[in-house]
Amino acid sequence: EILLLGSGWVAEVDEALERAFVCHRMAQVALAERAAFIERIGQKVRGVYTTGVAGIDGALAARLPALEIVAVHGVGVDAVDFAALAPRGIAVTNTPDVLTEDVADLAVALLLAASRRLPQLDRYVRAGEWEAKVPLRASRSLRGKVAGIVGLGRIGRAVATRLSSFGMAIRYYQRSTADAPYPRSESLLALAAGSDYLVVCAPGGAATRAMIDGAVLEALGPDGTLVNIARGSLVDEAALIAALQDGRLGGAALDVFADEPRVPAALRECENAVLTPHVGSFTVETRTAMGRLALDNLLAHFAGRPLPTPVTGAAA
Ligand code: 8YV
Repeated sequence: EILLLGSGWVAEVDEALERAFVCHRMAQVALAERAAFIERIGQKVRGVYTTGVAGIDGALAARLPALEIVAVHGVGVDAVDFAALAPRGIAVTNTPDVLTEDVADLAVALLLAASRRLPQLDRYVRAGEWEAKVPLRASRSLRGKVAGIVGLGRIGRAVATRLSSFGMAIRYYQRSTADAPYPRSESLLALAAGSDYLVVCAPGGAATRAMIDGAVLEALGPDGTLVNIARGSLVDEAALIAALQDGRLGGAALDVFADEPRVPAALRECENAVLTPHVGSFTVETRTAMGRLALDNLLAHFAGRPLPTPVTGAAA
């Protein structure tokens, strides 16, 4: 029996899960009834199928004594409590690679939307301001600008390749030096100070929490733009809102937030922010590939085969 946390899997994968397992769906249970639900089914749950954002916490894991595997439908495993799972030998899998290109595409789409002010221009046309000849300010071109990539992993590299083709100069920052044809800045602050666009591609978790703080945003500056397709936890959201409000930061294009799906009203009111609802991997093709891979991991585990994409606590 498996427990599904979250919802919105593609039908094909949902049906395959139903065929292979007895499926318990947390999303179908009212909040107030979830504790009793877990009490009722907890003893029998041997697998968890969950999203990158939901993950699994130690409290829930403790109530699933027969748990053997957590299959994450996503690449990020920052919401998985490895400290609770590892001593029990519970396997964790994720869905790397299959989502890289689409997430990188969204990063570029957000960067372009912010630089060319697409949402503002769309609103301008819809509001009849074009016809009314309301003055419009020109946007900024990308050519010759510097994109600073925070975290040059699979997604960071795919973003860098795309932005290079726009004639942008690429720099990056992460703790270790990457084998890549781009200069590494000596610190995040130095990267922000030297970049026109700071694109956050690093994993979430304790090591990166709030690393994009007020000082980094200030260094990025009034002509700078923050793009985040990684995790909201990497950004000090209060500092970001303050910087956007008083013009110390030029703009932000965000797909991820500190407390999803809640986006602070103050951020929603920022004219210089482009906001999307965590949709980096949300294409038919990628969600199908992610669903199949997460399913394949569960099937492999219960058939005693090697896991296609296991994650070790150390890598997380
Ligand atoms: C999804 C993600 O939001 O891959 C990740 O880490 O955040 C996303 O792809 C989610 O996991 C979909 O279920």
